[in-house]
Amino acid sequence: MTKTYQTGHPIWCAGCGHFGVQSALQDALKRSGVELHDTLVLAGIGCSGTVQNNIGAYGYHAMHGRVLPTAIGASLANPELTVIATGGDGDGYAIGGGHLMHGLKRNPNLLYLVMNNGVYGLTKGQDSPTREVSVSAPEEDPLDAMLLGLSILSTTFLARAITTRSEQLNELLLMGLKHAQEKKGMAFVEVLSPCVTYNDSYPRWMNKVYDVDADPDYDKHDRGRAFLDLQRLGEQSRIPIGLIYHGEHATLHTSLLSDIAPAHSLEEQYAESTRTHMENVLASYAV
Ligand SMILES: Cc1ncc(C[n+]2csc(CCOP(=O)(O)OP(=O)(O)O)c2C)c(N)n1
Ligand code: SF4
Repeated sequence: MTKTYQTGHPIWCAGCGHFGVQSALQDALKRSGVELHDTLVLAGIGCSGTVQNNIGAYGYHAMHGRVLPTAIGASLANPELTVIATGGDGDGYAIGGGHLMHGLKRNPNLLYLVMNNGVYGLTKGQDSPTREVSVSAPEEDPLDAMLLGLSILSTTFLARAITTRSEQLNELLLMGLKHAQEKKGMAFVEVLSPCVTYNDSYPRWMNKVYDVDADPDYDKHDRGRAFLDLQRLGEQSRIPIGLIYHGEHATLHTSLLSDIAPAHSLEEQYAESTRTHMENVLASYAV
């Protein structure tokens, strides 16, 4: 299928940051050595979400805000699949915000890649939770999803990149992909990916980013210090990029699938438990 399937073409405005994210994802997939037929790219609804049409792996366009639970389900059903969930900041942090918290908390083996442009691009530029100068609510501060990730103690890989620094973006995506493939948990990578049509943040963001990878005093293994550093940088109107946090924690897969006996294949186990469950549900309706 992956040999005959014709991939789609980007539908983005000229200059949209999502082009850079797509090419970095393709680069990371190639360098990781994973076959496209062993890869599933899921996406939420938004300009960002159309990226899954263009990769040539298995794809799934989830309901708006529902990409993470769908991706987690796919990864649990087939733990050997390389699962990549993608989407915009509107999709992931607004309507999908609850799923983000639970995804980070459960630490499933997948890569979650969010394209942050501060707006809902597809629906013509309404404010998203990360909009810095909100048109509708100027008194509100933007959400920092890396600080949110640091505050959830089971997170294992948090990173932020910007499309204008492609080398770092490519490296962080490759590291995130490997983290998921090596079954170390959820790699959450946010990419600053400007929407040139409704919120051209290129000039602002290029001046504001602060690369923690280049700071010898920054400790990506120290959650508490990282939190304080990010808070301080935020107060100075800087946007931290780089590998924000790297740690270890039990994954959803180890806690949920470890008691499944290897005597049967996963398919058999699931088929059996699903059949029993369905029989019980049907029996409960019997009069
Ligand atoms: C349940 C539901 N609510 C609202 C919408 C309308 N809608 C489509 S895309 C979108 C936001 C897209 O913004 P974002 O996720 O940031 O992606 P971008 O387009 O900026 O890449 C919204 C609100 C929808 N499709 N489904
Ligand atoms: S509207 Fe914005 S996010 Fe959507 S394709 Fe155009 S530049 Fe990109």
